[in-house]
Amino acid sequence: MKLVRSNNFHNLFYFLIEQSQILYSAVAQNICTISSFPLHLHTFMQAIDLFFKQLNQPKKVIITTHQKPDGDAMGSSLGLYHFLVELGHSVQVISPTNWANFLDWMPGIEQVIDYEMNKEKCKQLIASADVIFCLDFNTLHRTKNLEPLLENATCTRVLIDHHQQPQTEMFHFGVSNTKKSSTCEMVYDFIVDSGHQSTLNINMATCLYTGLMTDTGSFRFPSTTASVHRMVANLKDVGLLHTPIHDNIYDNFLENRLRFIGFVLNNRMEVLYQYNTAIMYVYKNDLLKFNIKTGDTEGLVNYLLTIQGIKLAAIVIDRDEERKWSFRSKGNFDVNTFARLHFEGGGHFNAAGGRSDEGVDATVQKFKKTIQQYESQLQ
Ligand SMILES: [Mn+2]
Repeated sequence: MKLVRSNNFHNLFYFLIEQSQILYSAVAQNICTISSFPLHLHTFMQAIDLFFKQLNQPKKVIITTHQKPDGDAMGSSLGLYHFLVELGHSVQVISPTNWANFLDWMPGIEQVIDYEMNKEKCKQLIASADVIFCLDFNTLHRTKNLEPLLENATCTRVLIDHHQQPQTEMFHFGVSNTKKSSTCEMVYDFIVDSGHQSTLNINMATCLYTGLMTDTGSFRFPSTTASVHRMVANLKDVGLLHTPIHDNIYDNFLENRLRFIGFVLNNRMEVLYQYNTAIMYVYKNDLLKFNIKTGDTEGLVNYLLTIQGIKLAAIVIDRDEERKWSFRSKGNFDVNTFARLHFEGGGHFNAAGGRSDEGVDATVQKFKKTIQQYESQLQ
């Protein structure tokens, strides 16, 4: 949080914003209840329940999500899309960038606009929108080049997200809950809590199941609560066919991806047993050699966690403009904090991303040096 030093009024203003952020993340993590804070502090993001009545009037709605949307980002966006269309709203999903091919089977994906390919159209749509839903991200910079448009939008902004440390001052209404398995689960809650459970149909079910499945590692992560399984049961009741979704997401790659994985496991992996850590690094040339596209490297980091005893897994990939890190952990090692402190990133306790402007070898060296201070936490 930047403090503006020019005058005391600004300092007070930013202090209040900061207090409200602390308050909301505390509420989100069930550390405290909102009633224990003075009322004037929560003038920023109002609880999402207060937004429900706005669903009763037809509105022009934009739904957006983070750049390079994954299963949860696209699943929650399209799940909400089908719901709002069902209620009679005029709805447009805008993705800040392109997305992985393995999402292209999803119902409704044909109407999603890629901002980078349709900048003017997106500008007009945002300028005339009544409401923008922001799903599966909580700081506007996660939308890359879409950020200034969202920041300057004069309409109502609504947040639905489960990442740590939300930028709550940017949203009028919202829900931020790091305990939730996925944004898809939160969109499902939104549908049910707003009293519209009877509108659930197979398209909503298909989209919402997708993110639920991908963000829980197919229902194995600790975030897979009883409510998650109850949600799946309710989706089954409206006709969900889950097997084709698993096939479409996980068994839908080309030969080159499997050969690439074989190559990097063999040649680009190091196991640092002293730190119960495994690391993988992928050079630009590796991506080119195997013709690797957006989405082909998704899930690669999880292979590292299959090694007995590994508590921290890290992969860095040489992208055009930066080196992109993914961190995964098992148990008590907090990769959200680790990524925030050392690699300009963040995310969840056991799964986070980061970045670096350095080359692959330099940033790998930095990683190896950095984990030395975490040796005891990694035992
Ligand atoms: Mn998510």
